[in-house]
Amino acid sequence: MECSKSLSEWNNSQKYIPGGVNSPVRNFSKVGEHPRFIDHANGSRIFDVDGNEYIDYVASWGPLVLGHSHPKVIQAITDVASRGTSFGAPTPLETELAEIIVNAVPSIDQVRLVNSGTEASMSAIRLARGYTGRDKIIKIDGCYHGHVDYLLAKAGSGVATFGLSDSGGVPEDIARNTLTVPFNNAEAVKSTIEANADEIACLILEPIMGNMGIIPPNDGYLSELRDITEQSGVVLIFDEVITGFRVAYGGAQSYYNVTPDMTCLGKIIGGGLPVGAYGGKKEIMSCVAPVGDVYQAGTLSGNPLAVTAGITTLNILSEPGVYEQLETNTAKLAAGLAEATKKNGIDVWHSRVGSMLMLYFTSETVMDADGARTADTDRFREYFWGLLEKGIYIAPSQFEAGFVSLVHSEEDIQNTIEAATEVISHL
Ligand code: HOZ
Repeated sequence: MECSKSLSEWNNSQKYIPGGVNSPVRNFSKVGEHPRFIDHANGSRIFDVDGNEYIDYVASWGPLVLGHSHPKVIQAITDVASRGTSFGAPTPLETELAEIIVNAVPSIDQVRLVNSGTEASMSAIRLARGYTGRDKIIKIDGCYHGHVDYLLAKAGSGVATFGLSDSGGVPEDIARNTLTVPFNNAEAVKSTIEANADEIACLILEPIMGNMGIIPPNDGYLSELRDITEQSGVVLIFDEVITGFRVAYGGAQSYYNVTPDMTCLGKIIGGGLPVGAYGGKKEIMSCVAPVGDVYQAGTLSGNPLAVTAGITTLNILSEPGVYEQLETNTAKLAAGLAEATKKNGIDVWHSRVGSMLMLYFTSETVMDADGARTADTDRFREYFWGLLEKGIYIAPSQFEAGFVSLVHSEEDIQNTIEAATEVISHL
């Protein structure tokens, strides 16, 4: 496959940008080469600067549930841009998006818009600390909540891909207040809260882990967490930056019917433009300035372009049949991959919730980050390159998620299964 233009772009970008990329996991070094530089994308397809065409399962790491360049989203952004791109003053559009979110997500009475998932989780935790007057927090090993100092302990995504235990540049004093426990282990949460009586402000987790591949919660795990946190006055925060409007319109909390105190959102609610949000019970949200004393602000927060892309996307997602279509297509893809690995006697753990899926090259059961870490990343690397050569674009890491979007056609899914079957037969 011709990739000389991507290579030359990469050589150039490394002169000016660390690693040649603006987010570490985009760099292909962990799969052993250079990234493909993208020229444009449309529907289910992404095209690189050398003219290669791929069926895309990265979907900008989750937001593009409608596919690339959806005509209604592009039209809406174009129209709104002609009236100004940012005012630093409230607009009716912000209220419209907030109302859609409040009506869709069970835990959210009020919501504040920010610019990224990182901002959302950072602000949600500050608020939980302000509300409870407590400093310590509990996070889950392998859950990723953005690049906030105290949330980089045992984080997933790029931190896991590059094999870092934690990030440099985080003072011990700051990390000291973050306690980490394994996923799918409610007992560990309970004992940590007991050992730190009246000191824990919140428990934050991805209800479905989506930055260590895909790891669903075991039956009853989330409701046990709900009970434990309720009894101890610990604020339960679901980070639904990936799962919000992805696994169901109301996110993982409506999929599993467990309502946290607060929720972080991002990705899909911006329809491919930078948006994040945090929201929750009115009693907690009333502590945010200017109503309360917990400060949080942002010049571009709620800007009309991003908000319009979000509103348009969420309106399309509210149409009947959308999540059924995602489920059917992704189930078909997962079944095809499972058949291919079984036929070839390859040890794998298949994981899927709705339109999110991952295949781990391991003989172990993957129920937590340690399970995911048993995956054979060399074998993943071969799988990745085999697929890329055949025009299938998946994330360049065993520890990221695959996303099916509404524009993946039956033919796309069939072509992907055929390509993967061929690649798997040579592993
Ligand atoms: N944190 C993202 C994956 N879970 C990566 C974002 C990006 O590289 O664009």
